[in-house]
Amino acid sequence: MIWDPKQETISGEALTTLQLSRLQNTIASVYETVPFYRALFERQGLHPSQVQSIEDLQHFPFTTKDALRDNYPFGLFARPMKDIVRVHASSGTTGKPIVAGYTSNDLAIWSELVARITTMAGVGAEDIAQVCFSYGLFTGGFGLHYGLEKVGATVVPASVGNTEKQIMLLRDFGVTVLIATPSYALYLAEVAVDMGIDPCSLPLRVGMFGSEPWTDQMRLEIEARLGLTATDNYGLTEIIGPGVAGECSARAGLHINEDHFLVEVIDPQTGHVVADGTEGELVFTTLTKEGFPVIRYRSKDISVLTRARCACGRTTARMRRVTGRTDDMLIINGVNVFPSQIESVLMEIKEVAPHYLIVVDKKKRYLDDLEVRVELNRNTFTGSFRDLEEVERKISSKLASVLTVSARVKLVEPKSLERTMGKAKRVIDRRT
Ligand code: DLL
Repeated sequence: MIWDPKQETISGEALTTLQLSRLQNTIASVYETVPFYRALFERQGLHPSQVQSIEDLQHFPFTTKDALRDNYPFGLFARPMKDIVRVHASSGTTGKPIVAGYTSNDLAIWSELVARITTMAGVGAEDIAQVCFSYGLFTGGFGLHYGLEKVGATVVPASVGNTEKQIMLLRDFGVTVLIATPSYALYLAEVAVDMGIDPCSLPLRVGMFGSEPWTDQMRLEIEARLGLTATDNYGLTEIIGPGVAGECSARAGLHINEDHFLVEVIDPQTGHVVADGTEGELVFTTLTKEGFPVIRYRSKDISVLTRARCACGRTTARMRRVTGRTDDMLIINGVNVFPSQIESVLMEIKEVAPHYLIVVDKKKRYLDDLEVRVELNRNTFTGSFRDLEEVERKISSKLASVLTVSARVKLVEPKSLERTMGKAKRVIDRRT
């Protein structure tokens, strides 16, 4: 089923016309109402009247996280505070958060967009959905909540924490849909086992996971442990929160709600727009946001776009799942290493569990030292101390061939690495 067939199966030509008129309105609106954008455009000799085609957007400057932080908290809002009915903020751990403001119209659109991705995931009025995202400044809880209500699902706003109780609710309420980060889904499975409950015996049918990178291998692991179909959905506070893009039943990329968000992919080094099919950084421009419109926001998320026809009938562009960010790339002795590459290797080793931590440090003052700590899987590892060394060696050599740098592997006790309720922390870089 498609939530909004008119918009989600729109023809390319109609979409371009709609996007252009919305883009012209947005650029004109920020020019008039947000001093930051007016100054930015004027510095480059740009005027809203110069937007005559979608491609003209490429002449406009990017907006970065720093610009958003510099205007903390409400400096980039395009509407007076009396029109802003809600704020959310990013979960950044350092510095000031990014604050997003929504008018009531923005909230109505937001729940529509989340209703779309919910329907894409195959979730509807028959479902009971437990939202294990925090309800607060984070966009995950409230964002998913209202979209799920919109499709008529029964929402269990469990929020985060108290994992044993979460499992009791999943079982007693007959919850069919789990909404969480992929890492929290795995943790739920682990705690269920500790409670003597087989997670696959729960009535869970679909998982709608997002908010952090996860690999295809991790998806298989979650599906096997929880006995559900795991779908991915993507979004960011700066643009709206969840509801930017989601997977349909084909699970061949995430459909972007392009009538509300204009997406470009750029080469992160040069800033030039690259063609569909080429990997790069996602850049978003909001097309209908009233409270907090954003022009050419550099997300730092790495993906690839395709406009090939999807089996589900939707015509919107799809983005490959985000497995990394330009700023999570580690440079180890000059070689680029992405945490997702390490995850992919670990997920293929049956003796270890899907819980790992990457620790980077300096050795002998100059050399970078990469250590991968990963938990042993007691169900599949029954060997001796010597066998442990053998497993470590096996993982090290696989990592070396994939990463082309050497990594020390340290097998650690099951459940000894810290679990998080929200986004998992996978990297500690002690060099900085
Ligand atoms: O994480 C919004 C969200 C909530 C999306 C719930 C999906 C579900 P932020 O806290 O602002 O917003 O973090 C945004 O998280 O730029 C990506 O780096 C990452 N991210 C979000 N979804 C995915 C995903 C929410 N499905 C940042 N896959 C983004 C990979 C994701 N990374």
